[in-house]
Amino acid sequence: MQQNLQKEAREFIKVCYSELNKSEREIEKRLAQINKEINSFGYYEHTPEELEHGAKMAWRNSNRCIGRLYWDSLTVFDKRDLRTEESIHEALLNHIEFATNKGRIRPTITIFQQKKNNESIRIWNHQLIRYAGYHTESSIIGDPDSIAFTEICKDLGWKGKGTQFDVLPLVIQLNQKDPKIFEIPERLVLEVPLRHPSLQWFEDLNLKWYAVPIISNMTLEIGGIVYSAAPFNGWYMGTEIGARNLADDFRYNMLPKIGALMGLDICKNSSLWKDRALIELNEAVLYSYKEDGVSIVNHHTAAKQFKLFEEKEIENERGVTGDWTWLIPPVSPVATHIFHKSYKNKILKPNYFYQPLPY
Ligand code: HEM
Ligand code: NRG
Repeated sequence: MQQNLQKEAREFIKVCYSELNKSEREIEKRLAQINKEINSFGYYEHTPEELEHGAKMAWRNSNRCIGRLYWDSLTVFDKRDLRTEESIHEALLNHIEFATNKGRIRPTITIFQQKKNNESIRIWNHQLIRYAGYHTESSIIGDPDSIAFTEICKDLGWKGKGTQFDVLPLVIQLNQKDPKIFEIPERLVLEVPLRHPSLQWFEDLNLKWYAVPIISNMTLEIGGIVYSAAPFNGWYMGTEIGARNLADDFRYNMLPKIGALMGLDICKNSSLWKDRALIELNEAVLYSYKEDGVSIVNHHTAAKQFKLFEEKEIENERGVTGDWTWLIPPVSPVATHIFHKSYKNKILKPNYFYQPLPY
């Protein structure tokens, strides 16, 4: 156990410190200190500098992420000193407000105390901001992907309005105690009502989405240390909303409605009505976010940026790793360079990982 942690720490410190232009002497000194700490306590604490650079490396190593060009510009909030649900709640609200930045979204991560044998912090939400989903007798309202978590929130005493877009509360758990639940003040949740530059009826669909995707259920692993609560965000790529969240038939399933309103024959696959509806929905997403001054990237620009990332990584004598099945955008993948090449899906650390559901 401890030997493995020492090995993971050594591998991290060597790479991290050389990227930060530190000397061999500093590396040896720090490693000696870490080994001592591990021998006494069974774990070690990162310096703020190690934490910041480790979180950035973890983004850089996220094989499924097309947005990695900007890995070095991540803002890192070190909140390892917080020990109560209330103070963690406050830090999460700060994260939301800072990252949203009135629409000029800032890639941000807030890192809470590391996981230890008998201590752990979990945020039960999948993302800090996400819509509830309800299974009613006749139909599903809201986001079907949130149904199980919404049930949990109801069990904890939360009551949603029952609209298609109820923002879920934050659920925070400390050290296996009962979780605590907190509402997010409305003024902190920036949302974008969707409209289309030429199809006037589009706004009557009353669709909207939130501005900032803040993944809150993954671990951040740096040098053998696991941070079980480390919510992070960038901005959206348009297709995440327009081709998946609002389009998948197991999510908001809007394509049949949009296809019909476009006057297409939605009974005939060969009319390509789904493809045409997808394009209009995705155009509406990009147009609305842009017009409201909310950061978003289209999949062509994102792929171009990813190409630059690949070139920069090779320049810096690091190989590029990637998960092709996730990197290709869900709309017109063939129109990006990513489609036409392959990537080594090797998992490097630091990285972000899935963890078992806490409920
Ligand atoms: C996945 C884009 C920032 C880490 C993804 C995906 C997209 C994307 C399109 C695929 C999501 C899906 O299909 O569900 C972007 C863009 C960013 C950004 C445009 C703008 C700056 C970040 C940041 C981090 C990050 C700041 C971490 C610090 C990840 C990880 C995944 C991912 C870990 C995989 C998630 C999973 O397996 O469920 N990103 N990203 N990304 N991104 Fe990024
Ligand atoms: N597809 C999910 C979000 C996954 C992460 N995407 C990002 N991450 N853009 C959705 O809600 O649609 N990020 O950190 O920016």
